[in-house]
Amino acid sequence: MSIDLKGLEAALISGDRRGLAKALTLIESRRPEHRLLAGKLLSAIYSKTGRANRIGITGSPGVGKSTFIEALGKFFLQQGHKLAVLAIDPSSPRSHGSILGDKTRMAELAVHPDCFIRPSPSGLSLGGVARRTRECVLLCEAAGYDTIMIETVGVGQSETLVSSMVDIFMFLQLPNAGDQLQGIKKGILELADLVVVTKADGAFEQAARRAKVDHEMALHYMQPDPDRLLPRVMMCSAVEKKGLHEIYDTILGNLKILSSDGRLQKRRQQQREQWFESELHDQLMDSLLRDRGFKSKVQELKGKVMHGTMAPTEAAQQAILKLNLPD
Ligand SMILES: Nc1nc2c(ncn2[C@@H]2O[C@H](COP(=O)(O)OP(=O)(O)OP(=O)(O)O)[C@@H](O)[C@H]2O)c(=O)[nH]1
Ligand SMILES: [Mg+2]
Repeated sequence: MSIDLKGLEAALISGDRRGLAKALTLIESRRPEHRLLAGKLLSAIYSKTGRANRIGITGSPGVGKSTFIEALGKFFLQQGHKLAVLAIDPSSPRSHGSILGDKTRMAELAVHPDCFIRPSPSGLSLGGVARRTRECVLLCEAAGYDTIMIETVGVGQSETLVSSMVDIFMFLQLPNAGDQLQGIKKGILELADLVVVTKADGAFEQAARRAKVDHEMALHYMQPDPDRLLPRVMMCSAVEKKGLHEIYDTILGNLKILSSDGRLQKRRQQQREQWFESELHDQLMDSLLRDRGFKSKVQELKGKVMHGTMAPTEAAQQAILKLNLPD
């Protein structure tokens, strides 16, 4: 791919969808020369970023994330917002099917002129996907999207990662939470700014009310975090379009409060610090491993560690000695 960086920047900022798609492809490329160009592009557009509301949405498979994003997303569009939907899909064996499936499930969003949907690139490790997702957020903001929704399946570490890049983190739960509450990772509940009980319609409505109370109780026993608002539990039916208006108002209302008292700015500052630290770590490792001598030493040491003949601590020390760093 030959790249005219100035042209790409101009297309991106003018809001051209093809420009944005091209910029995202550049960002997702792993070739070192593309990473350099991606870095330049990000610096060029950096002053035009940061103005969107960043919303994270997570929940176990089948909880109704895609249907919810389609319904809430349409509500945002009706209020005149420009919406970008990004996905982090850590479950690689499923990633092809599920995200492609999502694009068809979010059929109405996908064709809306003010909405842009981007599945996560497959074949990257979770950390890699997250690195790119943060950059994708910046590109979407520079392209004029004022609302960014990041979706992830609640497995493994992905929800922690998503919460580290958004302003408001929503945790979707099924109406039959009663016994499920025992099983959910307490850690996720601690990250949530908003718990949404999905499918609150028809035969599930009663159960949804109970689940709401159960979650309120569980949250009540948690230590409040002074840097955030108290988490709220809401009910929603994406199918019957119930609860969307309240959720919309709560999201925007919360962000308004957090932004007027400085807590939003503080959260983002901490996120930038964290991103820089993990970026520094990853880039250091990437560049060290481009050195053949170091790479083969690391492979050799890894073999010893795996066979149990050397302790991981010593192996890491040996690898670093190979770098001949000053003391
Ligand atoms: N009754 C009812 N069913 C719903 C609602 N939202 C989603 N569903 C159904 O729940 C199932 C799962 O919905 P999805 O939106 O695909 O769930 P998901 O969380 O995106 O699932 P994965 O992508 O597989 O993790 C589908 O059969 C939906 O039709 C709702 O508001 N009410
Ligand atoms: Mg889905």
